[in-house]
Amino acid sequence: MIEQTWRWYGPNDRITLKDIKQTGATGIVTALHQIPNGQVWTEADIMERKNMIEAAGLSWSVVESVPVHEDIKKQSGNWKEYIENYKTTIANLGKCGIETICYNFMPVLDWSRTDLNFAFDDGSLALIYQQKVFAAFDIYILKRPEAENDYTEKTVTEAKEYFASLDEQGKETLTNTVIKGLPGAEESYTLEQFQSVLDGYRNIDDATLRKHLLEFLDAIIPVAEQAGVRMAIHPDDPPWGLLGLPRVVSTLEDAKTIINKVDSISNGVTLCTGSWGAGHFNDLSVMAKELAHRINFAHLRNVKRDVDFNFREDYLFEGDVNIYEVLKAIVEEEENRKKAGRKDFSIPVRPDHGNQMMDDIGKDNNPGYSLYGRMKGLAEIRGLELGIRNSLIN
Ligand code: DNO
Repeated sequence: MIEQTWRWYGPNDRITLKDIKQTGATGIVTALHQIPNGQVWTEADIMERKNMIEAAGLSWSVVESVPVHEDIKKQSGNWKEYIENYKTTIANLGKCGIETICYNFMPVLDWSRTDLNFAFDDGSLALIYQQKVFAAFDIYILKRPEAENDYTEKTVTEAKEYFASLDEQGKETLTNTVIKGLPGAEESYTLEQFQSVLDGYRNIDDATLRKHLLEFLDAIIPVAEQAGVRMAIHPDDPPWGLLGLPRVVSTLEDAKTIINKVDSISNGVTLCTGSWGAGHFNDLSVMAKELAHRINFAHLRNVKRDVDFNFREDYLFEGDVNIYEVLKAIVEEEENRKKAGRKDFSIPVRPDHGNQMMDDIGKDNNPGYSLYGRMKGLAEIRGLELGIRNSLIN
């Protein structure tokens, strides 16, 4: 069976390990968020967290994420030292028996939305991204030089109208949504700091960022292999360029370039159906099959998207991604691994974001990481897996 996991933000998460146990998840996905990017995770720190999780009758299945320092992405400053630290962290995690590490290579922002509280007709709340709203931030609030050139004329016109409709509070909320407080984005910025961080990428195009990523893989994958650790790169969210920044994990081609660079089971992907699925050009049913042999971790959620780069997160079976086809590919891949004699055949899967609903509303939720919405997602995943196994495998 797939390993049913749940993202936990650590001791400060309002959703406790006891709650998680009741959802039916058996594996925890977490990170040592208190350690600054670039620093080594010591065995003592890792073991402390691991023991806490095991005391609750759960296991620490996946690290999400060991963040990649911006200097590594830019190959600037102390990047060599940060790569050495990253290697040490991988080795330490391996020694502590934690075998799957999720990471990403997105410059500056970990993920981007334009509204964290979009109301569904049923009263639940979800995360959405609207291109015109993002453009309004980029062109009229941040005032990034030449930002208009990155959008269609239609979007620029819509963005202008949208910006004109915003009061001061609306502008502030939008700014906070884009550049502050996103979980996973380990840093937050003022507008001025933000522009200067973007400027740090002025001379780094997709080709250069890709080169840096591939060199990073050359450095870390052998260490991961040695440590018995499987790396799982997370896709760009959303899977297209934002704010003039380069992007290299947005498509099937990107993913293939990565996994083919170092041919090893330690060099895999996180199949995040929502992140890749936000791009109308990505077919997740195809991606799940083509990447199956290198899926080391999966995030299941759905999105409704359009060709104009708008999307909203949706219930698991209600968006544009065929979750059945994706999970079927994962289940079949597990069976293949079992046949091949791999002991690590079980693929950790977690419900990704869920709507805020019922008692979640008004509580302090990490955006996307409410209790009931995700519990519903996990229940649906469990049922679907059982159905797939009973009808297809046996
Ligand atoms: C957001 C998540 C990201 C993800 C990291 C992985 O909900 O999908 O924060 O965990 O990008 O490195």
